[in-house]
Amino acid sequence: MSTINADPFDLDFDVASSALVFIDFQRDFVLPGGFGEELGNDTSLLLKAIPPAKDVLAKAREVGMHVLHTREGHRPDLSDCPPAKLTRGGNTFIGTDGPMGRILVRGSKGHDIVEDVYPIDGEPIIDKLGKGAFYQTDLHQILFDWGIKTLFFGGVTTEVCVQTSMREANDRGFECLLLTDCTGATDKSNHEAAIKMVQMQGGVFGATAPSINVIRALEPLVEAAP
Ligand code: C5J
Repeated sequence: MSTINADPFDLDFDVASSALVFIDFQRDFVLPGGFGEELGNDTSLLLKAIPPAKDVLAKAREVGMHVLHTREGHRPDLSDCPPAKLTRGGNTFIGTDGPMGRILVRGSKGHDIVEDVYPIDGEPIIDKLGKGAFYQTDLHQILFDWGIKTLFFGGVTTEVCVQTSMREANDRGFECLLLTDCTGATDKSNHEAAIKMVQMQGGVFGATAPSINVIRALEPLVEAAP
């Protein structure tokens, strides 16, 4: 067992039954000119999550921790996109042409994950329709098959897909930790509020910690890695 110094409680975890889950580090959300920016988001707040996320990802790979990635997106004919979701956007909409292909459509460049945290062999990509990573996906089955008990979350955005996925995981009985600097929100106050919501009531959705605390907890496991 290892321990991460976290808020509002220190989190005990066993690396063999833990997984790092990166939510929607997709070009459409984080890169300038993508869907996220068109929606009015300051993409610099999202982009700054990538360097710490890259460091945690490298450490997780070094110690042999399970890693998964998600992408939000839809079929090219949009038959799997709820009509209500299609109308959301403001200036731009899912399925329309963006600078990186059709927005949030599977197979388009913008739908895929940025190079810095791109999945390698053995790291499943969960293609999801909604904000939560469990809704209509095989994520729970994969975690069950791997014997996972603890999930570390990073990705974008803190207050939408990351928090929705973390709430879903918490309801399913997983111990959850939010990596505060490996996630970014549409604005600073949303980011801070999302973190505060996780921590309230003694950690109603889990615990939070900066990536350095996780890296410190993983470091001693490097020698013992398979
Ligand atoms: C949003 C996400 N914000 N990945 N998606 O629509 O958070």
